[in-house]
Amino acid sequence: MSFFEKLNKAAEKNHSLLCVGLDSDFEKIPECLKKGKGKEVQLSSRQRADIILEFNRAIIDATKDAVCAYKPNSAFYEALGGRGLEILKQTIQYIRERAPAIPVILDAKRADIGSTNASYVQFAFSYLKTDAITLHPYLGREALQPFLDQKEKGIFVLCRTSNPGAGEFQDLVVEVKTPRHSTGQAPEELYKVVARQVADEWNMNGNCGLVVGSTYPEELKEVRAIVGAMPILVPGIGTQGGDVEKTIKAGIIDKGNGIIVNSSRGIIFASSDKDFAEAAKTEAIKLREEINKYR
Ligand code: OMP
Repeated sequence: MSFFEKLNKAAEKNHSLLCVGLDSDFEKIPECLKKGKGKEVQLSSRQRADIILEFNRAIIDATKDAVCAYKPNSAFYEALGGRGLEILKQTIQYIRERAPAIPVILDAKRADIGSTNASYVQFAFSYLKTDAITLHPYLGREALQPFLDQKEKGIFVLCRTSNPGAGEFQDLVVEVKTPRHSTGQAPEELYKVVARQVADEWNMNGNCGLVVGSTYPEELKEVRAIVGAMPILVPGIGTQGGDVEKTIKAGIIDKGNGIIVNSSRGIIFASSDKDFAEAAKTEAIKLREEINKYR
């Protein structure tokens, strides 16, 4: 089954467009999980990683019936070195065991020259066994081909990111000219060029999606108009202040899906107390219902 088939099934089963981001920053892990394991300053990377794994398992158990996907962000695991990578793999394995219907998007924002990408492909899909990955488009299609060739995997390309400074490059108005001819497209912002290229040129295997931040609903609407029904991953709800109603109305397609709405800190760190897993579940259900209200 392809990533997008799996995603749609999970969304239907849990009646949810919510993706929970496993941005498991050790500093924010509830104290109750750290107690009895030594003074925080003295904890080794290995001990920190083990605590994060315990946290992730509790979050997964609590939220698995309210989500359509999980999105671990590689940075928080890489920060812990070798054991960090192991617990990233174990977290994905745990999702397979406890919630096999829920796909996993590795948020790694990778991309390099083609030969190097072949190794990133191995890391993401053979070692970690993730279902999808986030990439940036800067090196172009030719370089990203090793990812695009993964027919059964989801390839999410950054288009208009959620951060305040996203426009520095992404809003530059550009005219596309290949070495031999102009495409005939009027000059437009770079993020629209990315959306158009991915939809028209890169998506030959039907495995591409885009990333557009919920903090920019107007841009999300414009991207939706360019790419038709292509799936869009929308982070920025919750801590970054994205508006749920505006996001859903701008990004949804006729069938009431087509977007994957991510929230990380707003869900997984809903409480810093012993009830952290229960609080994450409550927040996940609340956000799922709010999203569904506008579908
Ligand atoms: P919260 O702000 O805690 O919900 O986390 C958002 C997550 O989405 C983080 O892992 C970010 O790296 C990721 N993200 C963005 O916040 N903005 C983007 O434009 C793109 C991403 C992403 O690719 O997921």
